[in-house]
Amino acid sequence: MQRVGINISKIRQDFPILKRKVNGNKTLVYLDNAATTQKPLSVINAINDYYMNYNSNIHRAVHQLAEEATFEYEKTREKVAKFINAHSADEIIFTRNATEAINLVSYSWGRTNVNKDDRIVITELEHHSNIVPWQILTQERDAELDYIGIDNNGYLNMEDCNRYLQSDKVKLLSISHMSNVLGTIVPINEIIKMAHQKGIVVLVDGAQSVPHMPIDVQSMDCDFMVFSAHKMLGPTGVGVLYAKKEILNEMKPFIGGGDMIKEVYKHRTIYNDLPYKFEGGTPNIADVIGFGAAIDYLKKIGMHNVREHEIEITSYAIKAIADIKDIILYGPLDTNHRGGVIAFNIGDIHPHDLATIMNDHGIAIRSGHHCAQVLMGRLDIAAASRTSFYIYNTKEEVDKFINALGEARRIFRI
Ligand code: 7TS
Repeated sequence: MQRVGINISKIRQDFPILKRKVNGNKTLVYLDNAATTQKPLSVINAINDYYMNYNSNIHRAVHQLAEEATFEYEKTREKVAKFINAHSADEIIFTRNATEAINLVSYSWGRTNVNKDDRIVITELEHHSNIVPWQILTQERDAELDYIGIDNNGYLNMEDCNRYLQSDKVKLLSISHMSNVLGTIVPINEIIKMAHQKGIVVLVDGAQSVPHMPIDVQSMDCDFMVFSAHKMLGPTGVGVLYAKKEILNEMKPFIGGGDMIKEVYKHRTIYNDLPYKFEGGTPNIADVIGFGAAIDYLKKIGMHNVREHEIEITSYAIKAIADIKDIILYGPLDTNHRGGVIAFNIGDIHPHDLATIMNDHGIAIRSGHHCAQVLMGRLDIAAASRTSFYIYNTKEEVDKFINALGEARRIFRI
């Protein structure tokens, strides 16, 4: 079916939902992977197994179930650390999602390090999750928020980047590795080097990159990285904050309560060691364990293969879409610089109408502002349609999508 080193038909067998019929007898074509991905049986079974066989709280009791649950939960931490090549597992903090991980940094690191007239730099590509926490922080601290712009092809404006990162006032650069709308993959290594020359701390929003390409946080040298399990075959309700240990050691806790303490007295507390200092309260044990199975699954496929497959399917789709009359494609056309996300508009068809027609054909795409209204403003549009791919998508599914686009044009007579 596909040229690359993965067997897509075999992979598809592992995802029960892909056999589903929607709208009567239409086989589901799931092209909304940037929002969330489907889950293989191994992930579903891992969660099931926990609840069926060793459901227990962790880090507390000495009974066997508690030991088994703690072991499996901590094993996922090790897997995540290896997956992104962190120096050690205690640099991995589990949160609810990427959004919470960014908020953890803004509340804990931000409120210690950002003061009046300091600057935080983000970009016009960001998801709301990487905008709003910094607005809250800079407004509270009377600090400034600057945006690196993009050019008309969806690439980051490197002159802006250079200019904004020259100021001694800049405390943090918080930047998406890959845009969830344009698919743009930014030259992250170069940008981090530029920021570090000025002593600027860098947070990388890896929500769209970690699921789709090999990531090495040590060679990237980012200070923080965040991502969500549900966008990489894992369950919802689990996110990751990676941070360099020396930075985490200096940070104050975010959520106070059980598990994040060593000793509590009437008027003071000695906090727990890393990473527990940042995981107050009972965590999402079952889903962290499910996330471990997702990482196993992705490792078995190989992240180079994931990326290669997405380049192939995205190139195929871009070529086919670009031939359609009245279509506007957003973002870079060169798949070396973009991931498997394609946002577009066609004639004056409203994206929600288009998504509804797609749904009639059993095809799930997303329409709207994609939680990126600053970017929508820059593109001078209110909304766009978006297809996004993952390891189980095929060229045949792209063909179905292209046919449905033709149908939409006929319905709207454009
Ligand atoms: N950052 C980026 C780049 C994202 O694409 C998203 C979610 C987030 C952060 C937030 O992730 P969460 O798991 O905390 O919600 N992006 C999308 C999307 O493109 N469609 O739905 C969610």
